[in-house]
Amino acid sequence: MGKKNWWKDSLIYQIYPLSFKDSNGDGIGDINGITSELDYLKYLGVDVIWLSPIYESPMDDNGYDISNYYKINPMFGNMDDFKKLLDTVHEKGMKLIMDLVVNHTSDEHVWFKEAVNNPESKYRDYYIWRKEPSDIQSVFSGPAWEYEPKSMEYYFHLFSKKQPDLNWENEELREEIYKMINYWLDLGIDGFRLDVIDLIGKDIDKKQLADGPYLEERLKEMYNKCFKGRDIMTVGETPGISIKRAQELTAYPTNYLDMVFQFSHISLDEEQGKGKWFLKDLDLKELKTVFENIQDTFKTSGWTSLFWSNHDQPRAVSRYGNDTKYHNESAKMLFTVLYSLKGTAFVYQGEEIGMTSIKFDSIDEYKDIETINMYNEYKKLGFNDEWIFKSIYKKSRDNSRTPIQWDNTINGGFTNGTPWIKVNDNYKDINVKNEINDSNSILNYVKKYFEIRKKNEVFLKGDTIFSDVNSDWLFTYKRIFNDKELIIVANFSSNIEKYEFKDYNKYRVLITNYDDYNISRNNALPPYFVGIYEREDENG
Ligand code: TEU
Ligand code: CA
Repeated sequence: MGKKNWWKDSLIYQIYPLSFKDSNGDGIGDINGITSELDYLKYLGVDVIWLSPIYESPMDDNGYDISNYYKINPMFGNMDDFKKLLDTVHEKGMKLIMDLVVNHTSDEHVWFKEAVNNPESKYRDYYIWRKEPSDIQSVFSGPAWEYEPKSMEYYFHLFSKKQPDLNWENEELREEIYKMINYWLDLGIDGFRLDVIDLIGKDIDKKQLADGPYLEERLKEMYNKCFKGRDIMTVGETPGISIKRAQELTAYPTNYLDMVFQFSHISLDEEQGKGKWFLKDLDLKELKTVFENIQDTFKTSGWTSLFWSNHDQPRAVSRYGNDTKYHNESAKMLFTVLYSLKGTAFVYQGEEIGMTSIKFDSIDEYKDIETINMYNEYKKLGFNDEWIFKSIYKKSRDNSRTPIQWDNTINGGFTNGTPWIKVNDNYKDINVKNEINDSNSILNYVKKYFEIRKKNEVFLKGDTIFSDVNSDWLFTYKRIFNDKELIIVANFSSNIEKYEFKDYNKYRVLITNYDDYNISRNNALPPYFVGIYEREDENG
């Protein structure tokens, strides 16, 4: 038995299998590719691996459209490959969690095919059908209702029309899902990331989608029938819920999930209410307010997750940092300010080497269904290419989906075939091999940072107290636990900024991205500076 709540101080690393490592030259990352790089993850200090979906799928939404929950997508390998991966992960002392996509299936799932071809069958009610569509829009452009000519009814799909939503009101469907969840848990995996799980309690006719009226009872049932009593972890993806609700769903007595992903800290570069494509510059004060709110809300109960990026979000360094002149400094700074907060650390593949967002010249090079649909929709609406590409460069999901840059050989060492999506040209400079060999690299900083984080329980348990909340460049807070006190000081700007550190000589540096830099001698912070300072024991 692992120690209780092992996931709290774990470093969890997200793998997007398509883009991690190709082992057989077909240009597509695969399971054996992952197995071959486990020592790298171990080197980095990873405790838990989260795999984005590897199940059978027509890949309309890169695997988030599942056609068989019990099968492995042949492009990624087979069940033996998966079992070998799982065993090897365990042998190396790590854990593995899978993605659970149960708000919808693929339209190529046998349930949906039966629902269409055989409307009298029990499978019809596994999905959501109406004679008249409502005005709900799909996340990926256009209406969320698709006409099915045979039955002359519409089915509901909040994502692509190849992702029909499951009808969670149907008990038999729910039992099928629980059976499947237990199948994977019995196989020995260590938990799940639950895709858009805040949608399964929806009331479609009342148009209550995220955090709907039945969410809690559904999560409770799933917990009781699948998770209870097992030494596993769950993290729910809940894009539509508030910080307060995130806390409630992870706190006794309604802690049906161990933690959730809540998105308020990464929606701050969009114009409120207009959706993700309408850009706005980050106002640092807003970011601090959000983090302060999160840390306060979770102060005594519930548990939160810490992440900058995932396969849906742009690269953090390109988004909130500086991916040119201060690439190294700002990437380290972003790591430090985020993961020094209280919560479980999630790192998305490639972030540890400071991979950057991508700028393709033509829409034909983009693969993401959301991006392609957006392009077509906004063209039709009359937006010009300049406006559209500006948004795509900033926010497209493909920004974080380009292949991992392993070394400076062709295709960044990701594949010796033709990659399914282009590799970022900067692989010659930014790659794993370079960074392993460079003591000043982002990678080695991240490794060292997490060693320090694990050794000091103040990171896990301490209270978080923000200061300088009104500054639009300075990011500072304290972590305090018993007689331990840390101060985190960061400069979010590309200028040298005046800063006075009180009682500087009472602190020692735990880690910084500017070695040998003395704040008090300079009374200033250089661009994207970050340092963590530990208060020295008065008597020591
Ligand atoms: O994403 C859910 C979701 O609503 C967003 O993160 C969404 O992808 C983004 O806001 C679009 O701008 C999850 C998965 O992470 C994503 O990859 C899937 O496409 C989606 O669910 C459907 O399964
Ligand atoms: Ca492959």
